[in-house]
Amino acid sequence: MPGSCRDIAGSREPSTPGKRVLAGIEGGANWPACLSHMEGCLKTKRAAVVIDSDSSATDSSGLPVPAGYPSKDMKLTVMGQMKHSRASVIYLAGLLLLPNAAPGAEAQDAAVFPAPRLVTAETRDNPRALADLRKSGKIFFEDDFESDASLKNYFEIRGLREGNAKRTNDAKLAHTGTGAMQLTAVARDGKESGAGATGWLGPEGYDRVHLRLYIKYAADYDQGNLNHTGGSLAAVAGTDRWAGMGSAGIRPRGDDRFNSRFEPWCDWRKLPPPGYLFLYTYWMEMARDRDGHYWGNMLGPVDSERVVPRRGQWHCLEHMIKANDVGQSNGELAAWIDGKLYIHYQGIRWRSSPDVRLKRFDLGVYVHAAAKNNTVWYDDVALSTGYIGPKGKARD
Ligand SMILES: [Ca+2]
Repeated sequence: MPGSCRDIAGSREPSTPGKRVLAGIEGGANWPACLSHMEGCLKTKRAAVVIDSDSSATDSSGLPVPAGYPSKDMKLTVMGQMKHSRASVIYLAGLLLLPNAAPGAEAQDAAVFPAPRLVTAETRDNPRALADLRKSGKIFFEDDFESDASLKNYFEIRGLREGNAKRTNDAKLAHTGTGAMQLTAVARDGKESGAGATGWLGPEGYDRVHLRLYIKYAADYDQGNLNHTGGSLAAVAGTDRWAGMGSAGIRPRGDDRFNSRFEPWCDWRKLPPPGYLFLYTYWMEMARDRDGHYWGNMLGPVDSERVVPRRGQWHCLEHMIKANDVGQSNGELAAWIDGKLYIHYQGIRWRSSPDVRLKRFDLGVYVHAAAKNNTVWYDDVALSTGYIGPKGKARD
């Protein structure tokens, strides 16, 4: 995004306890450009973003709300004012419904669908199933971050200008070679904070993709409670590489999108940071949250097999999504840690249209209430149509 804009969808809305921003951006001095940009990105979406009307924010910044916002074809629902302490930053939060928009999460029905089947143990015991899951494919993307050309692999790098996202060139910080991607969610007085890099896999997309990456959480990484930090795969319909962004809390329709991020959760600090790894997942048959929204469902292992990554060490994480055949619930989701099968789900109806294919991936750090700097490093990222496995190890 231009300027210092960031997508804050899904973040806590501080003045309304228990609520999160359904869609929104946070903008800096160039926020009129941010708004215009977000509007352009979101034209294809049923629910879109933006704008505030937070008079206290405009007062403190001295910037007026640009003419035309909100425009006549937008319906603005202000989610609540977001307090701020720094005059140079404006917080914008709101839900904007475009004309002909589908209802938001509240208006969607709360149908209960069959839950995906956790089959990890069965798969481990079934050589044929295991071999199928670990069948190698065609690697179509690799990034070892050894030169600045790496930065061109991503159509959006959040935090690049501010230095919160950068390619480091120091063997001590890299998994291999001297280069790695360093992402920092900087301290922001308990407000949301993040950085990340997003790549586009092309307009054709794929029906099965494995994302393998190495990640190291800083030795002092401590997100507090909520974070979304890890690699994600996203499927969207069409050719808009921004499609589906800003849709936190909304259940996909089936003909639009689905996605899953392999990330940690500390279970309200019952576990040491960053918490155990699971798959934070959105799809058309996801379950509704108790608060009425459709937050990503937590598809994890059985409780006894939860793995908390050790901070200050590199871990090889891989996860894969296999789309279903339209009309069938035969989609799959799987994850490996350091080459060991960790999670395998079957029976997922990801989509209702064959146009929804895996077209995007993301490497990120995102902390909902950033009380301190939290840094992660990524290295040796690869994408394939089949199992990849740890670097340098023989594939099955
Ligand atoms: Ca490297």
